Amino acid sequence: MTAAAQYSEGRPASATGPRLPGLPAGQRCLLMGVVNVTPDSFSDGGSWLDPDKAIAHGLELVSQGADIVDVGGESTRPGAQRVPMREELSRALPVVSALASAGSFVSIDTMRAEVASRALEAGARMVNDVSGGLADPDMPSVVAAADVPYIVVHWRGHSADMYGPAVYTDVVAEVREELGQRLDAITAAGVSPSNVILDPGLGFAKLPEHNWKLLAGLDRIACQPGYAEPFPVLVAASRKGFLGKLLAGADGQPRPFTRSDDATVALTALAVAAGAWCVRVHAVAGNMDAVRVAARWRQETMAGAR
Ligand code: PMM
Repeated sequence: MTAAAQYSEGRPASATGPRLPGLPAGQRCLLMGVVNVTPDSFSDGGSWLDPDKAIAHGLELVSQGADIVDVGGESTRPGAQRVPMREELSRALPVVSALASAGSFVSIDTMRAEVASRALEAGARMVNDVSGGLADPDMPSVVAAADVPYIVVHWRGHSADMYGPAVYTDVVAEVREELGQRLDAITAAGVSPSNVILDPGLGFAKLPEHNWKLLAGLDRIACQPGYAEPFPVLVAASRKGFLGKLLAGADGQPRPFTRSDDATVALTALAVAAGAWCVRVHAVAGNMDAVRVAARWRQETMAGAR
């Protein structure tokens, strides 16, 4: 059986992927809650810029069931400009440190090796790099030295020009191939493949039609030539613009992100059913319910297939 067939025939995606101490990896899809410590993120910009509010929010996400808290200090919304590194550090580090000290499993959402390194020192246990190592050539060696899980996102350039590079003939094949090139580069820098989680980068140089094709092609993304096992895949669709566009009103106006959490919950259930290893979401409670319902259904489907 090919790796792709194993994945799409209901093999638990979490059977692969890094072992995360204290987390139920292997039993169900994991859930990552988002804390954007930024003034300008797409859906929650400004809400958690105050460190005390960000920490309280992270703890609330954990109390609602988040397995991982993803802390970021730089917005990647379409059109966003880079923030200076010292600003990113001063936003993210106190929050990482407090949440890690409270026992939460913290992921640092950054494209900068220095920020990743300092966040790991402060207690983060995973690196989430939306550039897949392209924005900062030092990132793979930092991740390799720390021997931590590394989320490698498909990316074609900074957010200032998000949609210029969104040109594909076969988006699933091209994203898969470009992620494969990143895999070659980061493993050459010493990152263990067993620490890699792949992410199709929904919205990053993707138009809505690209995002939908990628969601329907997660099994192909997971399976990389030269690797016997499928890679774990993270799906980060929460509140993204393509959901708002799908749910546009009769007047053609996209549904605002403030009313797209139900759509995110629906997408979470489908992502779990498709074998996602982790979903990254802003509103944890409803998505955790979706994870548990879909995981129970998937368990029965797999038992029936045996
Ligand atoms: N998207 C955003 C931020 N971080 N991380 C991963 N792994 N994948 C993503 O698609 C991703 C990410 C931007 O979304 P937000 O500003 O709503 O958090």
